[in-house]
Amino acid sequence: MMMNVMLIISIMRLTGIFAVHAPTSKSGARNRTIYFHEVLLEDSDIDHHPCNRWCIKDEPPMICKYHFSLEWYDVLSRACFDCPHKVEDCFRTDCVPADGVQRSVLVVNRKLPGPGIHVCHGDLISVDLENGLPSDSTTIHWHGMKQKDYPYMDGVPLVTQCPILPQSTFRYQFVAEDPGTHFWHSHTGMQRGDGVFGPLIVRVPDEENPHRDLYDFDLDEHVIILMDWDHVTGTQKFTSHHHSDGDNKPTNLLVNGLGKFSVANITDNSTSLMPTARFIVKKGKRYRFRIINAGFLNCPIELSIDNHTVNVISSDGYDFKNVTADSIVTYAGERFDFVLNADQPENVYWMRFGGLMDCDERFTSAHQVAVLQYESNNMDSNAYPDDIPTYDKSRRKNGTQVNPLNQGTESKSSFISAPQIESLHGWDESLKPIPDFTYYISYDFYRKDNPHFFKPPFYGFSNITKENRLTLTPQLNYMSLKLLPFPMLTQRNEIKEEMLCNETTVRNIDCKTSYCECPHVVNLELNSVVELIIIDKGFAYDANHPFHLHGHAFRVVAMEKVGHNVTVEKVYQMDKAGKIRRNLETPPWKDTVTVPDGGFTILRFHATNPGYWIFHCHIEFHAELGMAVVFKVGEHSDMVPIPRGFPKCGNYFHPEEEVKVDELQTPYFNSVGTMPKFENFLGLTFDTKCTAYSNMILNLLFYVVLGINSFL
Ligand SMILES: *[C@@H]1O[C@H](CO)[C@@H](O)[C@H](O)[C@H]1NC(C)=O
Ligand SMILES: *[C@@H]1O[C@H](CO)[C@@H](O)[C@H](O)[C@H]1NC(C)=O
Ligand SMILES: *[C@@H]1O[C@H](CO)[C@@H](O)[C@H](O)[C@H]1NC(C)=O
Ligand SMILES: *[C@@H]1O[C@H](CO)[C@@H](O)[C@H](O)[C@H]1NC(C)=O
Ligand SMILES: *[C@@H]1O[C@H](CO)[C@@H](O)[C@H](O)[C@H]1NC(C)=O
Ligand SMILES: *[C@@H]1O[C@H](CO)[C@@H](O)[C@H](O)[C@H]1NC(C)=O
Ligand SMILES: *[C@@H]1O[C@H](CO)[C@@H](O)[C@H](O)[C@H]1NC(C)=O
Ligand SMILES: *[C@@H]1O[C@H](CO)[C@@H](O)[C@H](O)[C@H]1NC(C)=O
Ligand SMILES: *[C@@H]1O[C@H](CO)[C@@H](O)[C@H](O)[C@H]1NC(C)=O
Ligand SMILES: [Cu+2]
Repeated sequence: MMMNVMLIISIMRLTGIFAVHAPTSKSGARNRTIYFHEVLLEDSDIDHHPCNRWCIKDEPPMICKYHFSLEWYDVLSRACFDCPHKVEDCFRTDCVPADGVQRSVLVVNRKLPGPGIHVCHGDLISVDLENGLPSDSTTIHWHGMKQKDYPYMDGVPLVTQCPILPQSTFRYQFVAEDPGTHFWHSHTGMQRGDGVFGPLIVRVPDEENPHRDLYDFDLDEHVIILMDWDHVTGTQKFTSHHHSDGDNKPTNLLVNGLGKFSVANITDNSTSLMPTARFIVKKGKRYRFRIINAGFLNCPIELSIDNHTVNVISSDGYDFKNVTADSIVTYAGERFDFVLNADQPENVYWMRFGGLMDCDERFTSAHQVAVLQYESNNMDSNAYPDDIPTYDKSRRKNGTQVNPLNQGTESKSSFISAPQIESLHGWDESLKPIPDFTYYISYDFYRKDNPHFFKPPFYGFSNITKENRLTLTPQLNYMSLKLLPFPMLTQRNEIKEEMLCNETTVRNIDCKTSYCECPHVVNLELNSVVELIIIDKGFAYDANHPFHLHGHAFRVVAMEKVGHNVTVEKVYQMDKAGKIRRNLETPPWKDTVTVPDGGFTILRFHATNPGYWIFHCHIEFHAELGMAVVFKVGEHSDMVPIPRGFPKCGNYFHPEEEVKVDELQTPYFNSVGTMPKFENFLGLTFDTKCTAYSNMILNLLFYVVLGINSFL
């Protein structure tokens, strides 16, 4: 008996992904034989997961189980044998070829990207995440799942759950209620950038699919998951950028974990090339492709396919009226689905991926290709197009482009920005003329003494003379999010109002010139219609931030580039003067959206999902610096009861120290530079340099609040 148990456990650890097929089993009393059998079945090919099936209307939903084992691993490990010299070795079990440059990676089940989950709308997804890291915690966010009724499964550490400790297993279990192209990724530290991400596709029966007639095939192998990639770990990149002179520019891109990257050999001038992703089609057929941008840094990716247009039909799981385009730009966290009509001569074509912003020609010219291959008898299955792919060719100079960089509805050219897309979903409450609550979120990169990186008078911001050693701090409304030491949602009974902050609570502090970080929580009334006016002020260098909302999707009702040096007041005055056009008829639904640099994006959502939900920049470095805010939707009594036995965490202080902590009035607020003396909750004392208090700032804060009121 003991032997059997041991055996099962060891096989579970070895396998990639496994399933228990439990079609509406009444008792759930599945016996171990079946369990064991299915484990073996799933060993080699995740596509054989029984949940990955054709979705049929009125068929009962399935329980879809997976085991995710997270560990540190290596590109080109011994599992790769002679990859890339022998190309087929690159596709061996557990070989992570990436772009052929050796580095440490974090992987789930030794796959990069991690295992894809493909289910039907309404299935129950159950993932046992086993943290096999020696020293780091983890969590997984199911990007695109609104987790209505399952707020505890959102995967945000210290917001919806405690970090999962090494050697622990946490079971994520929720119903796949949001159809479409989504993905899962670690929401902890830099783990997504190191490899912890994978597709999450929720399909619907034909009857519920308005675009069914536009294509013939919707194949798993036509999922395109994109990643900006580096040759060092995310943490190394982060520390060297923020403490030293390291850059934050991605070196390469990966398409489905693969990247051509030629490593020149100076001895014989030869180059080794890694295989690229390859997408097979048959002439005369139409295929649904699903792009997922799992990006890590500031590297929007432009996709185009030689000699083909793309028929774009859906984004972030929401269908819209199809748009024919030459290229699509995606930002970290976004998904776009398109139909490709294989109507060209049977041949191989480049699918080109060009990196923008920090990946563009000013920096790394990061670009990548994949092969679109027409199936044909007389073609080598490893054939590549003749043309040498260069960065320049990965950028379409003309033609129609969906979701362009730093341009909104003001653009007169053939650019189609989000608010110009026509949703196929009908009117809903969020589009009523006057929202219940308007909230301005403005940001920029600020030149301030962020105490995480600068320490006056030794190496304060003003002491640094080399520009490449000055890192600016991105903040939302001059505040950085610092979470409480316990999750807001699951330990909500421990929250005291004075632990939290927002514009009102910090109005006596000059957060504009000093550095403020605190648990920034904005209260939203349950069932209210919220309008978010997100403003990229654009004073600092040209940047671009994609924002992602948890717990809700939103309508993108406006997006505009205004110019450089945009202030909240300017946008407010524009709006008051009727100069902002909102699409309140058919704006698209999304859950991740870009904001033009020096411009704004306006979102609407109906706050129907009670809980604590984070809203953040999806660029990992920025999220890590606290470029985020938490929305508290509804009262604690409105929130789903806490699951029995849910893990807890928090500070511990020996009794004598506890007294000291209680003496502090605002234990979770850090402000550097404004108050005569300030102790944070760990008892550290910061030096101060500025005691003058600025009326201007106070006015701005009041101004924002007044702005809100005038919309009510
Ligand atoms: C275990 O499952 C097999 C296959 O479905 C079935 O034949 C057998 O009766 C089951 N045994 C028990 C003890 O339930
Ligand atoms: C470079 O080429 C030389 C000569 O062909 C070979 O001996 C050497 O192993 C190559 N180096 C690498 C890193 O492939
Ligand atoms: C390699 O290329 C460089 C520059 O083209 C050339 O100068 C050199 O002679 C070449 N070396 C060999 C071994 O071919
Ligand atoms: C792709 O289009 C170009 C010009 O539009 C043409 O020269 C080329 O032959 C086409 N490629 C194939 C494989 O048909
Ligand atoms: C929508 O798709 C259909 C079928 O492919 C196509 O004929 C039509 O031109 C597309 N509409 C737009 C606006 O691109
Ligand atoms: C669009 O770009 C292609 C190559 O990128 C070029 O062949 C074509 O002439 C351009 N069309 C226009 C109208 O500029
Ligand atoms: C840093 O700048 C401050 C203010 O200008 C100055 O007082 C201090 O001496 C400088 N520190 C160093 C190490 O240069
Ligand atoms: C700001 O915080 C105060 C105190 O916690 C709270 O009463 C107020 O509702 C908050 N304002 C917003 C917009 O959340
Ligand atoms: C915008 O701000 C930057 C930096 O503060 C400044 O250099 C520039 O002159 C300003 N431009 C305008 C049009 O005000
Ligand atoms: Cu950002």
